[in-house]
Amino acid sequence: MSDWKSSACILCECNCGIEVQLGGKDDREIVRIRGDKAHPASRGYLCQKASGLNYYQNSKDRLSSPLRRRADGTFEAIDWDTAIREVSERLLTLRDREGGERIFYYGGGGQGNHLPGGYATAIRRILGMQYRSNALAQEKTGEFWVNGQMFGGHVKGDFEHCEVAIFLGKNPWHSHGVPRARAWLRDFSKDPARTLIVIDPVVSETAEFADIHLRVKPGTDAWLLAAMVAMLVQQEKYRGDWLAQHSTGLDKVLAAFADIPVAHYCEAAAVPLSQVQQAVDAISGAASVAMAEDLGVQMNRHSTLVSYLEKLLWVLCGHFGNPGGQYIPASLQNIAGSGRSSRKSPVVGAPIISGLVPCNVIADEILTDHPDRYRGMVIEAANPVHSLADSRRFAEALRSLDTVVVIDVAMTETARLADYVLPAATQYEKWEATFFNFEFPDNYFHLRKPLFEAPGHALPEAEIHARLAEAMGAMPVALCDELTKALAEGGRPAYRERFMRALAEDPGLADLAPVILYRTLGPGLPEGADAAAILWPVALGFAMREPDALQRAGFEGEPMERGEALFDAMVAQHSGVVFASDEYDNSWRRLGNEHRVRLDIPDLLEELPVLATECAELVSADYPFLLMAGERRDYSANTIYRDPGWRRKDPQGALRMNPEDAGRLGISSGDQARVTTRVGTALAQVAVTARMQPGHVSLPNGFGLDNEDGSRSGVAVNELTSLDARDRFAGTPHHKIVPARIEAVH
Ligand SMILES: Nc1nc2c(c(=O)[nH]1)N[C@H]1C(S)=C(S)[C@@H](COP(=O)(O)OP(=O)(O)OC[C@H]3O[C@@H](n4cnc5c(=O)[nH]c(N)nc54)[C@H](O)[C@@H]3O)O[C@H]1N2
Ligand SMILES: Nc1nc2c(c(=O)[nH]1)N[C@H]1C(S)=C(S)[C@@H](COP(=O)(O)OP(=O)(O)OC[C@H]3O[C@@H](n4cnc5c(=O)[nH]c(N)nc54)[C@H](O)[C@@H]3O)O[C@H]1N2
Ligand code: SF4
Ligand SMILES: [Mo]
Repeated sequence: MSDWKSSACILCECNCGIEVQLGGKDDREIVRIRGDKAHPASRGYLCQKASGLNYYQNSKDRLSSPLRRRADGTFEAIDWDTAIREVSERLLTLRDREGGERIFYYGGGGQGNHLPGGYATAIRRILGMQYRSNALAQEKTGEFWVNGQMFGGHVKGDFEHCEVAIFLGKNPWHSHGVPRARAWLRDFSKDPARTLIVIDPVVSETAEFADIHLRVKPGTDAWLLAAMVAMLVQQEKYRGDWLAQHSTGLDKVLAAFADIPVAHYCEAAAVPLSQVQQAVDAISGAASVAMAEDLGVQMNRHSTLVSYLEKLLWVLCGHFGNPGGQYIPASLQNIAGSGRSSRKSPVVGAPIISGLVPCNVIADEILTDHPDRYRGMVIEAANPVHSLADSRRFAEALRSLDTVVVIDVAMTETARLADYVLPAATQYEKWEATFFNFEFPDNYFHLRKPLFEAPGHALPEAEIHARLAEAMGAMPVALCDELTKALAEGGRPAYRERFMRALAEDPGLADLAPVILYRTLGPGLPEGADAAAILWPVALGFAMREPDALQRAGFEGEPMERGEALFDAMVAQHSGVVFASDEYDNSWRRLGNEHRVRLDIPDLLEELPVLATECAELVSADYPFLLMAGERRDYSANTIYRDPGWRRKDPQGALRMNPEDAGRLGISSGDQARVTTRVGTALAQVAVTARMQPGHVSLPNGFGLDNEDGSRSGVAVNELTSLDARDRFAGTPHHKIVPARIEAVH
């Protein structure tokens, strides 16, 4: 067995530090895993999911060669030169014939890998691809849009220091999203001076820790939160003095909530008025409140309106820019984008928020005779045939395209429909990192070193994109030679000077920067860290934007020198580097709108009266249940683990159901039931549990992957979800509230 080596878990945005020992044949397996105590954010913490990482590294579905589809639909192995040449030719031909904007880019990274999307920008620019998307456009874009307008940036809650913590449609016990979530929940709930509020229809593991659990009726959070904001307004519990100093638009908000019938809305949400009052008093009376919302509301009815109401709730009480409140983190690379939505998608005219086309319109923008329909797609590090609503229709859309290229480590449901499949090195065979860096006051970045050499057939995405750029004839060869020479002769200062000059002379070169840096700066980096080259402008840019936070983190000298030192530290460290040591006041500096919170979002204030007339009830005689399609559980990890063998519990991913419903339908735990929605039908094994409300059922996320022999473990939930059930503003799907029928199968 090898020595302990450090890396990180790639299964959720926390990216906890791990230490691993390698063993097995040729030391190609991860045989032991423990938490890395030296990792600044996770400090040795792991959840049980990390122990299965060898199922990812040595996946049964691992690709072993570039593949090309034959006319009969089967695949043949081809060598890399052929693959790169043919993919470049196909994409260039498609661009010349239909226009680059007809080629769509999907993905770019997941829970552990954000460098592929960075390198792919070069290819997108070379081809003139204008439209793209990824999973964020089926979860976070509504929140990004609200944050963009109210704060001009992405906002996070300071859970470490808050007096009151609120989770809205979020179950951190399983999903995390808060560092060391389980340890945090245990500690927080033991402290009598602190209050945990959970808003969830399910008695989730997180809700079991709550001091106040608002057990809302599924899909009625808009009514509940409107009532809570209205209580603040009508009982004058908002902080008028603070708001006068720090915000704009208060009058409009006060007017909009003055007449909301609080008791009536609490009833619509099925939460006792007295309990709602207790929560509102805790929020308005606390010194600090940290709040986080997640999929339970973001993939639900009125999701964008709910994001807005959620933010009004704490900001009206002044819980921003203070210890334990909300903050705007110092970001290396802003993955939330601007939240702006000035562009529209070409066929449906859906809002493009933070540069992302809503996932739910992509299939409709292909399966049409509209002249602007997409004709080709490049999909990288994502499995949209499994993860997007109405996956059968998405599969049909892929089949109808001229060219589909998939870059993945495994033969996925999506790869099976590609014309070309390009095998990537796994995240443990290359330099990799994420930009999920939201910590405060100290913020960390962790560039992971490879644990294994990549097998000959698999390449890091940086190399794949560089080869594609070269095959497309887009690489400025003479400039690359000069840059290489400058680096060899004058080191990084000379390289920097030459690079900046080239950009000044031809700003268009910025489009190609990722692959130019990879080919010229990369080879000079220590330990074969070529793929880290893209981080150099990221580090320098950060030093220019946030010189003080960087200096407090220990980086001295002129800002440019601080940036260079940060880049060196990123490459050299093993367990993460602190790049920002922040102060609470900085949130005010980063706030848009002249350093004031903008309280009024006209579109959403106009939407509010809809609640007065819309029926909070969603079920019908045909579909009397509400299905939560895609819950996070012990043994769910998106589709990163493809082998169902890692699941020690609940291998089929049970359909959870309340005892009353089960009794009425004559179903017991372990029985089969048929789940039918407007879109599809599936058989599931039932688990009866009082965690669920009557009328509410749940299936887990990430199950039902296709095995090679055609078998499956569990239900592929997106065969049950529909494309048209989506938010008016952000186009995000209503996966958590799918009207369904359940029947016993005996
Ligand atoms: N174990 C595990 N962890 C994961 C992942 C995984 O696949 N498995 N995936 C990661 C990813 S990509 C993400 S985005 C996060 C998501 O993390 P979460 O959003 O926390 O996960 P979910 O289980 O999808 O939904 C959260 C909660 O919403 C509640 N909910 C359902 N309907 C409603 C409703 O109408 N109102 C309210 N208020 N709540 C409702 C559910 O009961 C559930 O407790 O998890 C990450 N972590
Ligand atoms: N009904 C329903 N649908 C949902 C959800 C839900 O709650 N309900 N949740 C949604 C959410 S929040 C998310 S985030 C999405 C997730 O869905 P997707 O964004 O589609 O991503 P993952 O399932 O995480 O799959 C990641 C892919 O990346 C591949 N991969 C892993 N490592 C590498 C690598 O190093 N390089 C490359 N090129 N590929 C790699 C894996 O093999 C896998 O195919 O699902 C969404 N879909
Ligand atoms: S919380 Fe669990 S799944 Fe998330 S990164 Fe840490 S160990 Fe991995
Ligand atoms: Mo996600």
